[in-house]
Order: sequence, then structure tokens, then C-alpha cells
Amino acid sequence: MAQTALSPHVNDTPTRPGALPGIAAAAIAVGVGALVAVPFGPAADARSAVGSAVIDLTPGPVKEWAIQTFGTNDKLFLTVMVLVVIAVVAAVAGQWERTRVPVGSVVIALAAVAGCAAVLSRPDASLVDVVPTLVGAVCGIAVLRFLTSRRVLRPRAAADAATETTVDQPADAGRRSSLAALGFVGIGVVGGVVGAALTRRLHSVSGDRAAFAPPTVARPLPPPPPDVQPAGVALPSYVTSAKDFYRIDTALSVPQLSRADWALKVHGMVDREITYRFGDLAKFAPVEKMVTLTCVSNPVGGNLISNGVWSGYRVRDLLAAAGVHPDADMVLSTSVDGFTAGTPVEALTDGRDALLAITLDGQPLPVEHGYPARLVVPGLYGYVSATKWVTDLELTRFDRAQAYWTGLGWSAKGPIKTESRIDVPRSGQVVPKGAVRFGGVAWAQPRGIRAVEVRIDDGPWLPAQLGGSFSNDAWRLWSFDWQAVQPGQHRITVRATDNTGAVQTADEADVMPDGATGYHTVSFSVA
Ligand SMILES: Nc1nc2c(c(=O)[nH]1)N[C@H]1C(S)=C(S)[C@@H](COP(=O)(O)O)O[C@H]1N2
Ligand SMILES: [Mo]
Repeated sequence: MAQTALSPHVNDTPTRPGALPGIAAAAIAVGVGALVAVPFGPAADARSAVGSAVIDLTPGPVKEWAIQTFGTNDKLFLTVMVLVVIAVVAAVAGQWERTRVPVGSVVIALAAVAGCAAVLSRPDASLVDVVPTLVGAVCGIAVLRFLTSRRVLRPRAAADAATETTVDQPADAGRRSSLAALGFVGIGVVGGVVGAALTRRLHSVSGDRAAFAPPTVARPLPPPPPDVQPAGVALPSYVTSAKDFYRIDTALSVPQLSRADWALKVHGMVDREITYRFGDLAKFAPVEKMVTLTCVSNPVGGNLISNGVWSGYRVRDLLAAAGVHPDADMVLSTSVDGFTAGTPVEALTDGRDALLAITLDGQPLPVEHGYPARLVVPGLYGYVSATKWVTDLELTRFDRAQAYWTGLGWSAKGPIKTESRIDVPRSGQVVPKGAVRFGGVAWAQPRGIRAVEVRIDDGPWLPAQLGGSFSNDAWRLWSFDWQAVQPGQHRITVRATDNTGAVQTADEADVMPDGATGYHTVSFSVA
């Protein structure tokens, strides 16, 4: 029993707490924080605020890489990364927790301060939203103090002091403290999961959305004729279903904005500021349009493009009521979660009928696509125009204001480039000998597509068969019939011509700064 005779100070070193207490403390801090955040709402969730702050602080190229690599799963990746970083930092810091020098507790406290800063940096947060983070941190520190206390780490010393007869073996003490730590980890994880689920449940606008009967449009779009969809080839549906519609945004948790809470402020270089409540929109005439949305981050051959039928109100009407100053050339639109886009006033007021959209394919906007209202501007990439959950339109100038992505190296203006994509054959596909039908999509909003040409290997450009045209603001599907004769490897390349007569450029450009160009080529083989 030599060890019990040693002074506690000497004994401090051999009984390092290990990684578990730190992880347990972090789990409790995050879990309790998530539970306490339930009544406060999503804005009080520090984990998601940190994630959002990370998104905002991430350099443009890294964001780009994340979008390209993880696509719509980029947020899941980020959430997991944030939790992993918290766990690793806590595991390391917890090992340095000492009675005299509580390094772990200090690190948790600092993390909480950072978490509060992240919460307050979100545009939809108020001061009380830091409460859950602070409560979580206090609980986390308490757990760390408890798990690294002498009582838990060296119960023998405590037992001896109490002159008890049963003396713990070191192995028992270690096992007991590990079990306690694991218990806290479990409580933290359950708290986090339950808290997040309750927050989602309680603050979800799906009920508000289900109760919304969109106004009827005086002149609804006729259904597109069947010839828009080439037969005999597996192409995307001409009109993309809402569930298949591509989704890109910086929102880590989808903003939940009810119609009652929504308001749109029009201000800046105007004669009179106007704030529209959702009900005020009824005084404008709703219109319906087909518009293909495209992301500037769509690489050649990529699928960040979808075609929808949108209805809503002309932005032109909403702006006219405010009296736009003639020297304003930009509308800086802002979403409830702080995303901004800079759109030329002209694109919002000319004949293309830019929309404050409230429906997609006849239904209220899906929450992840901007419920209750978003911008849809034909002919411009989404990052400069398509603000979802939009709540603010500021009339300003391109030489005065900068939108979200422009600050990260993207072009201030983003007109959509003439592009085309091969969907069939897929890369590496083996096609049978004989007659085959290939196909894909082409787009040049708002100019429209006049022709699509296809080249096999290094052969001549041959005209493809175009699906019907429904709107110059929408893509066009195409097909190409080919006789597969020569077995072995082949290449198919596509190029489009828009309605101005301009042929898609062969010059290869990266998505940064204003959209990818170049021809899409797919390798396939004939059996
Ligand atoms: N609030 C908000 N709106 C946004 C974005 C965003 O990050 N936040 N991203 C824009 C970008 S880059 C694109 S391409 C389109 C995509 O719209 P979708 O997700 O409905 O397809 O939304 C735009 N609107
Ligand atoms: Mo985008």
C-alpha cells in the first residue's frame, strides 16, 4: 500500500484522467445545450450556429470543393466535422484538467464563449439565444470537475480517509470512472438527439405550409406538350419534380419562416420604404412561369440544374410601389438567414418577369426551396438572383454593395452561359450494336436553345433532334439516333446554339468566377 502513503501532489501525475472525461463533458455541454434550446428555437442552437459561422468563414475555393465533393450532403459532412472537432478538442483538453489548473474547464468555457459569439453572429438571433449554450457549458464543466475529482479518480484515497474497511482496487476505480464517463456521454448524445428532434418538431413550418392555399393565377401555364420529352431515351423529366429539384444553400438548418412571421422590406434608394406582409401580396396579380434554375457551381456535365413551374408576384410590381431611384442599379436581396444576392435592377424590372415566387409546381414552395417566398429570375445563376426565404430588398449600387459570393471571389454579375449536357450514354456505358438513341439537355436562359449538335469520336458535328420548346427561360431536351457499328471505345461530345445564333464555346473555364464552359464529352463502348 505504498501508493496511499504518497501525497496527493505527487500522486497527481500518474492518474491522468484520459480522454473519456473530456468527451463526456463535451457531450453533456452539447446535449444539455440542445435540450435547453428547444423552447428558444433553431437560432439558439450553438452547434448549428458554429457550423453556419464555419460556412461563412470558409474560403470560397474550399466551399466550392465541398459543394463539388459532397453535393447536397455537404451540410451533413460539416455537421459531423464540427462534432468531431469538439470531441477531439475536449478529449485533449480534458486530460489536462487538474484541481489547481483546470485546463479542460477553461477550454470548455472558451468554447462556450465562441459558441455564444457564433449564435449572436447569426442574423436571426437575439441575446437570450446564448442561454442554452451557457447552461450547457456550466453542466459540461461540472461533469468534467466531477469525473476528474480525486473522489472519482482515486476512491482509495477517499476510502482510506474515511477509514473504511473495503478498499477499492485501482482497476475497479478506473472501471467505475470510465462507466460514469460513458454514462454522461450517453446522456449527452440522447439529449442532443432529442433536443434537435424537438426543436425541429416544435418550430417546423410544415403545418403552416400545409395550411396554405396558394392564390389562383389568372392565366395558368398550359401543361407542356408531350413533344418536350424525347421518347425512347432515359432523360430527366422535362419538369423536375419538387423532390428531385437540386438544392444549394448555405443554410445548415433549413430556415423555418411562417407566413405570419414573413415580411419583405423594400428600402434603400427608393422614394418610400415599404414593408410587405404576406397578406399584402394579394393586391398584386399572381403570374405563373416556367424557369430553369442553374447553379454557377455546376461543372460541365453536372446536375446542379432543374426546371420548375413557379408562380408568384412580379418583382417589378413590388418595386414600382416603392419608387426606385434611377441611379440604383442593384437590388441586394437578403434571406432570413443572412444570405445575400446582388441582382441588376434591370433584370428584376424588364419584361422577363422576375418573380417573388410562392409556389413550385403548383404547391407552396418546399421549405428547403424557400417557403414562404423566394426570388426566381430567369437567365441569372442562382447565386446572384434566387434568394430563398427572402425578407429584404435593398436598392443600391454595384459600386457600393457586395453580395455573399461576390465577396468570396465570384463575379458580381452572373448571366447564364449557353451549355449542354449528355445524359445518355452514361460514362463507361456499354451499348449494344445496332440502332441506339442518345440524349441530354441544353440550356441558355433567357435566350433559349435553337440547335444542338453531336459529334461521335472525331467525326463531323451532326444535328441532334430537339424536344419541343416551351419557354426560352427553360432548358430543352435533345436526342440523337446513332448506328453502333464499330465495337470498342467511343466518345460523344455535345454543343448547343442559342437563339441569338451564338454557338456554345469550346473554351474550357472553371466554375469560378462566373460559370463553367467547355464541351461535355462522355466515353462509352460498343459491345
Ligand atoms: N437564402 C439562400 N438563398 C439562396 C442560396 C443560399 O445559400 N441561401 N443559394 C443560392 C444558390 S447559389 C442557388 S444555385 C439557388 C438554388 O436554389 P434551389 O436550392 O431552390 O435549387 O438558390 C440561391 N438562393
Ligand atoms: Mo448556386
